[in-house]
Amino acid sequence: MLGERTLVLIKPDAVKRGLIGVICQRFEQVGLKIVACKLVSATRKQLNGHFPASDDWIRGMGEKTLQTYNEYAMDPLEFLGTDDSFQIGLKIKEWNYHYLSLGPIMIMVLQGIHAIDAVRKLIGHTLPYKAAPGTIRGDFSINAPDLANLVGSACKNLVHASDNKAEAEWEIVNWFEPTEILSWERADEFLHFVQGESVDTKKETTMKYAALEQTFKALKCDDPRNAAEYA
Ligand code: DAT
Ligand code: MG
Repeated sequence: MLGERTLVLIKPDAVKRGLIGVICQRFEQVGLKIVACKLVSATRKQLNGHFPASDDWIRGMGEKTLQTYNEYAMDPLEFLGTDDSFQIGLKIKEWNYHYLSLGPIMIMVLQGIHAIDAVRKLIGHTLPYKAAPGTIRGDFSINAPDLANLVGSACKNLVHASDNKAEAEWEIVNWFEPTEILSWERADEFLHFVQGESVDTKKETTMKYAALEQTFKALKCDDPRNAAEYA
């Protein structure tokens, strides 16, 4: 249960605004664990792997954009030169490639209970002006797609996070080698998630020892000095 993993990408606007620290804090403070992290300049190949190539995804993106145009009584033909959802989806995809290439991005894998849903909740609505206060997008941005589209840009929204299990799986493989993902335990993990008011002390003791054993194993792998200390 504690092993669910999700991919988070801190986008160039957030990196350039110096928001890496406050964004990571939001994840760490709820108990999510960073198990992989790196600052990269995204390559075309990595971006090709990140954005789905399926026609359905592209058309869905176009349909969402058409909804926005409808909402603001904007004429897609005037701003985008087409009202075809597939063609619009392709355009948004290309804008996203450009957006993620504006500077360094910080990519990380977060692990924890319901990591995928928990992170989506913490980042908030896709469009920052609609994102609730208290969420990352809602607290640090007010961007909206009508203006973004007008200037020929994706709606800048600071962070990306996997939306579901399948997306998390392919995104993690796209950005990280298996050896870049580390297995380690936070010091508060047992207290936070396992220890309870349990009447079933046998079960709790078993879990406690399993957790301790894992910690010792990890320490032994990390640092040979600890191996002697804890042997
Ligand atoms: P999310 O990032 O919340 O999963 P998404 O997958 O639907 O949202 O869209 C991918 C990105 O595309 C999103 O982070 C910002 C951009 N985007 C979405 N809708 C847009 C629109 N109508 N105009 C411009 N950019 C948009
Ligand atoms: Mg998405």
